[in-house]
Amino acid sequence: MLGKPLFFAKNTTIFKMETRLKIAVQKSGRLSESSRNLLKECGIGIKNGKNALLTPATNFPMDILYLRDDDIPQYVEDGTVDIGIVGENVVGETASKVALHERLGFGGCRLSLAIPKGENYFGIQFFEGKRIATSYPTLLSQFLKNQGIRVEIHQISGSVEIAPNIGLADGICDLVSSGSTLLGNGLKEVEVVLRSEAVMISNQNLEPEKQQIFEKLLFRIKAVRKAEHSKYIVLNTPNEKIETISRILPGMKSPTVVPLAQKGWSALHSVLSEDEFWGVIDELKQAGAQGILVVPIEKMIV
Ligand code: PRT
Ligand code: ZN
Repeated sequence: MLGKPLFFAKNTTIFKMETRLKIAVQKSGRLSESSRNLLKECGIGIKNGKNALLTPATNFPMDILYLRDDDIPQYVEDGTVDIGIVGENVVGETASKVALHERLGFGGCRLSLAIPKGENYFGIQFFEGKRIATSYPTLLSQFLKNQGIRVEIHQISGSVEIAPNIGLADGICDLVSSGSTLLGNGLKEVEVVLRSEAVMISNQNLEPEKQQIFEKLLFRIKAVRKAEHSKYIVLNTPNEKIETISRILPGMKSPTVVPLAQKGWSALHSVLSEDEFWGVIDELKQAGAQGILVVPIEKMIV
C-alpha cells in the first residue's frame, strides 16, 4: 500500500486521507535533543516528547518516530519512514542508499585513527599489518584500501578506546569530538577518516505529495540555519557618512536607512553573517558609526 494515495467512500462523499511525512529521529542520545529543537525552531509542534515511539506533529503533516540512530538509514532506505536525521558517520557505515540533504550544524565529530601516545607516528604506513579496533569497519576498510594499507580490523561495539591498553589492538578508529576520551586513555589522534555532522536524509523515491511536504520542511530548515549564522545590525550615523558606511556593510541588499529625530542623523539597519561581523566592526566605528546594536535573528527567508 505504501506510496499509493488512500480513498475511503462514505455514503456518496469521497475522503482522501491526508498524506503525512514520517521522520525518524534518534530516541535518546547525542542527536535527539538537537533534532527535536530543530523541528521546533521550524515551527513544528511536537506534543508528547520522546517517551512515545511515534508522535504526530500538531500543526504540520508529519509524524515523528523515535529510533536508535543505527536503524535510521535502513528504515529510510526501505521506506518504513520517509526522512530521517542521523550522523553522516552512520549513513556511511551502513552504506545505505538514501538521498543526503542539508547538513544540520550539530553532532559534529570526526572518525579518527588513534594510537598510544608514546608511539612514533611516521604516517599512514604505520598501520601496515597492525590490528585496529573499531565499530566502523566499513568506513575504515574503505579509507585504508584507498591508502593501499592492509590491516587486521577487530570489530567491537563499545569502549573501543580501551582496546590498545588491554592488548587487543595496536590502534583504534573511533569518533572524536573534544578529544578528552582519547587523552584519558593515553591515545593520540593521528589520521581523520571522516568528518561528520547530523544530516537530513530521505528515501530516494518519495511520492510527489510527500516530496512537497519535505520541501516545505527543508525550506524552513534553511531559514533557521541561515538565521543561526546571521546577525541583525542597527547603527547610527551622521547623514554624510551613510554612503561610506553602507559600502562597509555586506548586507542582504542595501541597508535600510531611517531618519533619526536628531537632525542630520540616521539609523542604518542591515544583516551580517557572524563571520563578517568582527571583521567590519572596527571599520564601522572608524567611519563614524555610533550606538551599534547587534541582535540575533530567529528566521531568515532569502
Ligand atoms: O542508542 P543509539 O544507538 O541511538 O545511540 P549511540 O549510543 O549509538 O550514539 P550516540 O548518541 O553516542 O551518538 C550519536 C551520534 O552523535 C553519532 O553517530 C555521531 O554522529 C554523533 N557524535 C558526535 C558522537 C560524538 N560526537 C562523540 N564524541 N558520537 C559519539 N561520540 C563518542 C565517541 O564514540 C567516544 O566514545 O564520544 C567519545 C569521544 O568524545 P570526546 O569528546 O571525548 O572526544
Ligand atoms: Zn547507535
